[in-house]
Amino acid sequence: MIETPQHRQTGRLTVRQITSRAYRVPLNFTLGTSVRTLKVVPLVLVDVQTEEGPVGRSYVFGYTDGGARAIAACLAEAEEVLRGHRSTPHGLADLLTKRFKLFGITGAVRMALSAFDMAMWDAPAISAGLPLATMLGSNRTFMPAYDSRGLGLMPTDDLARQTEQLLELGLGALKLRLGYPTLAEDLAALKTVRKHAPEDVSIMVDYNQALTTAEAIRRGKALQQEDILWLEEPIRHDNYRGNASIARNLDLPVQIGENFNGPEAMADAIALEASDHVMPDIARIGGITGWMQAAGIAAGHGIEMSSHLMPELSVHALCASPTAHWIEYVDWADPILEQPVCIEKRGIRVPEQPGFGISWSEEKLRHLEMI
Ligand code: SMN
Ligand code: MG
Repeated sequence: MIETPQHRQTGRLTVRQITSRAYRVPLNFTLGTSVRTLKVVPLVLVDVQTEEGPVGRSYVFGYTDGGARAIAACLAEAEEVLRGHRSTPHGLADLLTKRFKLFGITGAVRMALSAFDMAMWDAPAISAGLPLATMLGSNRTFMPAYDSRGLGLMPTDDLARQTEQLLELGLGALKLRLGYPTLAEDLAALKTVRKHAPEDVSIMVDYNQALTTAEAIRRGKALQQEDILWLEEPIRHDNYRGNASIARNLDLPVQIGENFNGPEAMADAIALEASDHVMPDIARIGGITGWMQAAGIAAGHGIEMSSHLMPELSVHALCASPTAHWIEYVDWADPILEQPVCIEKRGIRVPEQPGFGISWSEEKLRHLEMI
């Protein structure tokens, strides 16, 4: 009989230490949304050292410096709760849920728990020598990606220039941010990008919750005359009845999901027919554990599922999702990683290394400002 370390047979690992570090990472493309302009993004890097040997890693986008600090504080508390516990991601999630339930598992708490969960899936996949996508049962090696690095709110001349710049990477779709003061400006922006992109490159538009329901229906009726793939977050993300009314009134798929807090929120949204497609954020849906539950819900309803940011992590989960649609590509983590995400033709290739296939470049990190 072949000798196998016990943790490989049981999948259980013992938490020794949870380390988190937050950095301000400058963006290659300034991203102007209807609510905020991002030039620098806070990323929280997480390492979970296990007693058995493998180190699980993940990172999350902290949105603001304070958000990143709050995530780090929750992770420090998670370490106090979990140090010495030997279990699986589900077992450890149960312990953390008990600790944080009264406070509320949302926002920074949810992101910290998701980051920990992802690291606790990375570690056993590393130990098994399998890419995480493979360990999750995926047979895919590639995911079609859209370029979300740029096309923020900006003058049309700049949009034209940036469209051409983004197209050099060769992805199959581009996401344009809308929510200008007037519909005429939204249409001008869309027409500019459409004019400068080849016909076989699709465009999706994202309002970042800027509109009211009535205004979303009014603008949507004009946008649906144009050739676009989806209308993202037209109104407040958790107004599911409003989103459902928009979806019913338009011949254009509504896309929401980056703000779903856990798979339960997605189930509620789908029950109210709030969206034609869904795009959870792996750090808000509950890491790999929450994502796989969400993927089952989407599959059960036959709803296409895409991802939000963090492509290096999302690619594994999305590959294992039956109704996988598009992966959102951004290059934000390039300045922290040894090996940036691998772009191939019109999408992202799943790395062959075990786990997520991510490791920190300490050399690159030296050049970044810590939070
Ligand atoms: C988005 C969300 C958060 C930060 C930047 C951009 C946007 C997206 O909604 O879908 O990428
Ligand atoms: Mg969005």
